[in-house]
Amino acid sequence: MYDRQSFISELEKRNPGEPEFIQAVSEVLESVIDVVNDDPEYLNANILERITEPDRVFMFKVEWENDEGEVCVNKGYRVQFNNSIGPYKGGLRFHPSVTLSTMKFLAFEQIFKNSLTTLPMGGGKGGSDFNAKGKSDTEILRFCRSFMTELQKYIGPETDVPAGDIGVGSREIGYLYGQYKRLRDENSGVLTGKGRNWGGSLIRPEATGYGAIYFADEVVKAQNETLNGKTIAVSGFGNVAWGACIKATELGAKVVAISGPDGYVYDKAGVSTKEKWDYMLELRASNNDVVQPYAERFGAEFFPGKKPWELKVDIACPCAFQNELNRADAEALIKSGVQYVVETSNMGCTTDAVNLFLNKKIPFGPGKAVNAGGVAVSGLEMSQNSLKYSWEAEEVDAKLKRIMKDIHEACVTDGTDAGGYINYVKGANIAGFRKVADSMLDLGY
Ligand code: 2IT
Repeated sequence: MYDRQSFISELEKRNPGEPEFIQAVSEVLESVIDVVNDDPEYLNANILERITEPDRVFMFKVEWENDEGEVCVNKGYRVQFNNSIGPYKGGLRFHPSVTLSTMKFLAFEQIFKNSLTTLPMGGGKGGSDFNAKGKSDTEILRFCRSFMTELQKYIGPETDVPAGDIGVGSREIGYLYGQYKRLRDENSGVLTGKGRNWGGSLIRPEATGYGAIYFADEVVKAQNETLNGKTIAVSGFGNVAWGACIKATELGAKVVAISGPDGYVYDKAGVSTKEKWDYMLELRASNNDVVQPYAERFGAEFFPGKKPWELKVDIACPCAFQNELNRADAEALIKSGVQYVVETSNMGCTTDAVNLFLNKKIPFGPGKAVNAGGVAVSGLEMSQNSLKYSWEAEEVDAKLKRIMKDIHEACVTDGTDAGGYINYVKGANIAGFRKVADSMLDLGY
């Protein structure tokens, strides 16, 4: 039998100085411990020790030259956590906050998220502490070339397929894919999130944000409501926030806030026109990492240094960063009557914030379910690459919608408590875990 506390103490001993990784494991453990303790097969197989240990971790040096001709050094990572149900799959994050702990938490989350998509993908993650802010296009090109020169040793279309994440968009994927092709001379779709002209899938740029709102739509429907007329506070202003704003508007909701590291914008009229969405992309591409110019451009209000969780909205939708919504933010949202929380960033809420929402019986969709649409369409990009074919946007979008509906259904099946409250955290963790754990049993050790 597993004991929660002693398992986590052992885990901390084996993985010192990795708070994000411990947090991610603790949250999954909380949901699955009873399932494991009730199953002699899981217990006999030491499944929890095995599923919390990555298959392998690569850490490497990335040397590159800046525009002043100086040689710079960054850390590079690829964590291959679990490939029981398919090749390692997960994004690359370029951000100064990247450490081994963040890479391991993200790779661990990815295992269960990918399992939920119903597609055959294992869990992995990678990245670098490279800070893109203020870098020129040629600096980014040189960094990507150098990063891929090392990374290409560890990845492959049947073994490990990276994609983008924070700091890695279509431009970076292009430079990375170009270098892979230069070195390996193959067009095998080793990355996803590729450009349309060279093997990418339609709807991949939109997929994470669209998927999140499809999931939100299912969550409100389960309460006999619709998104129509609901107000939403979104954090972030990158690719995920962009897709969420578009789909929320299409479904009749109004996104009244977006944010950046510099503060948040309150746009009473709604982030609801093509001009505004295009401007978000422009702002993101400028590499300055500030959202304030949006407020100036569209006559919206800007609140420097603040988070949008102080607003009164029906739905909170964190789309930016891990632990961006803490207990005090959760208290403020609850006080002003928030009805739903749709966590779209990976581990966007602190553990105490999540527990507060669950205790108050507020429907709370966890990141690994809500944001799974991104990697799901990456999986569909892999399918299209294998077929040497490409599907119409409508076909990909319909598959994405179906997948998000199925993920919601899985959460309801495994997460509904005796009183009828749907604990999406528990549901997502149990459903994601079971498929991987059962596969591990089937495959032996
Ligand atoms: O966190 C994520 O799921 C991603 N960054 C997307 C991963 C992918 O392989 O598309």
